[in-house]
Amino acid sequence: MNAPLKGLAMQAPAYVRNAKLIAWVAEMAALCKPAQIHWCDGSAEEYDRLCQQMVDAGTFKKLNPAKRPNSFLATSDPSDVARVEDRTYICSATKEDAGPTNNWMAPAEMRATLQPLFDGCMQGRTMYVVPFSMGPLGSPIAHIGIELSDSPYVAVNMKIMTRMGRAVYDVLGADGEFVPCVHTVGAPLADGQKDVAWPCNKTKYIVHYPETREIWSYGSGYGGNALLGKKCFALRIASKMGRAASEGPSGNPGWLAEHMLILGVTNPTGKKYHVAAAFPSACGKTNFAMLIPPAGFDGWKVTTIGDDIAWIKPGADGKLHAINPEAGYFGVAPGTNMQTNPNCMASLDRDVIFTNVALTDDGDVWWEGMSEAPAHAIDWQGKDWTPAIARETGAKAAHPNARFTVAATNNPALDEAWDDPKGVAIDAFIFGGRRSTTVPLVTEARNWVEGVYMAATMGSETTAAAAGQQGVVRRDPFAMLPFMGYNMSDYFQHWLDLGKKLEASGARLPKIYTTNWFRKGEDGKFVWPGYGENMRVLKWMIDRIEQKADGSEHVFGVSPRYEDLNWTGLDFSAEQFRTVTSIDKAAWLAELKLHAELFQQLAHHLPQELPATKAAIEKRLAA
Ligand code: SAT
Ligand code: MN
Repeated sequence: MNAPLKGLAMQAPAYVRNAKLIAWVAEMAALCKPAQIHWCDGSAEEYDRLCQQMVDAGTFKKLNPAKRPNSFLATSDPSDVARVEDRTYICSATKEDAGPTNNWMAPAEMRATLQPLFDGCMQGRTMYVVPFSMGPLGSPIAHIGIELSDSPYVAVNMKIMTRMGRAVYDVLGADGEFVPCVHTVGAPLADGQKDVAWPCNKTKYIVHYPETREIWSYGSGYGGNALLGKKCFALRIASKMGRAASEGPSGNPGWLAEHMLILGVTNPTGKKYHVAAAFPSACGKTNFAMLIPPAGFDGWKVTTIGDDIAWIKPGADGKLHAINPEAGYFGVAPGTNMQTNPNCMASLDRDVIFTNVALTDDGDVWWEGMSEAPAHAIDWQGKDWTPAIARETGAKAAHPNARFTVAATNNPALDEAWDDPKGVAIDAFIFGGRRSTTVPLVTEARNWVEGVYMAATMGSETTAAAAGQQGVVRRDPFAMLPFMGYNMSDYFQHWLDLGKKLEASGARLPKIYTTNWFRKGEDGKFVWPGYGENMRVLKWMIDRIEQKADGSEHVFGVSPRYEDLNWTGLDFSAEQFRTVTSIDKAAWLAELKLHAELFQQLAHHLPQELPATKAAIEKRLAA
């Protein structure tokens, strides 16, 4: 073991005892040819050292410690600002296994494509070996990954976003399993070549091999493209792992890896419930997870377990137990302010890495929608920005997908069980799209199959979280469209089967809701106030679980009437309520045509329950 590579000190620290890991690092180092290898231990000293190194290199600006202690700003290359869905591949053995919603290439062909790109890709750079646990260390729901990256930005972000460091090796032991993740910015440095502040490559590949559970990422240093524990592992690879666990004769129901926030909600009697909610990227998951109940909701409390991803496994008690596999938030900055999310603003007081926001003249940060605009700032592209320039040219101070990276422990509303290895038992699921028309504020499914139908047919207007066109409605089943690691129809089947198995074991399944905070009026403005006011909808859901709230049944579920919600402290008329809840027959006939198109696209392995549910809705609509 520890065979030294030619000219490269490869020596793993003594506490790394996993032979497979050591051999793999050696193999990858031989391929990528870094100048050196750094085995991250996850210590505070290491974090500080790497941050300082990036300040010296021009990648980070240290923010004014009087305003924003221990915080940094990174600005990326303008070509590297979001996930690249068209460069993301699921390379399963067969194309059917990736399904029609994923880019696919045969594994051998992809390996042959990547080989020359990775050959020497880390020349002149350090290869960081980043050990991380997705989920509380040693939790039966958690899994381990090791990311090799030539980006110190990735190493420090992974320290915040995951349980990263030396303790991971104790859990891994000598022969534990890990998901190998290789990442390069794809910008080797020739001898003496000067580095740039944000190295990346025009060519990008975000590649998953689900059968062998490997992740290979080339050319981007940004977000989900580069922090491989997040979308790549915790959603794409983990979704596949969860379903694989259900295959075979054991009757094991398997588990779920979902694009969901997890929150705790305590009612005035002190009873606590847990809700997991799926919204597409940049549709307010962080805001909902940190919601502060408005005036009129005395005694209600919302606490955060997670803001983006949930891993959910059936427990011995027949309930679904969820953990947040992450340890930090990589949230959208623009639009975040003291009104929309005070808990988030408090989380950002210190110890933050900001990416692509603006730098103010006093060494602090600013973004659109944060507060009154400063008279002058340096925008995310390093240019002068003033409100007058913005008016003239439309220039944004912060990129619309600008982000903050901050530890969960900075959140004043953090749930006491957020790090509990057992997870929390889920009482309700919410699926919410961003739709300016058609879909009502909230609907309760009458049963599991109806809920799966709602989730499967969810549509949403696209946002800046993905590179590409914004504001077009696309079907985004379960808010998982960009994050599915296998065939979408098989995934629907997995949800249906899981429900059936749990029900057969006598468990009470979580209720399923669909929400839409984004209906617009004739003036093109949002009608529903959203943010903290979403508590009104959340309370109705909890009251429904307790069988204390009414609603009215319609063609595809149950929605509250005006009188079923608590309106204390909010001026919202019955007419406004009608605007956000009305079900327009013509719009729904058109909507169902889109569901039919989706089902046609997903015809291979589509569970028959879904077209059957659609037929039942159509029949009720016609009646
Ligand atoms: O994938 S990212 O982590 O960059 C953000 C998102 O799209 O949710
Ligand atoms: Mn997300």
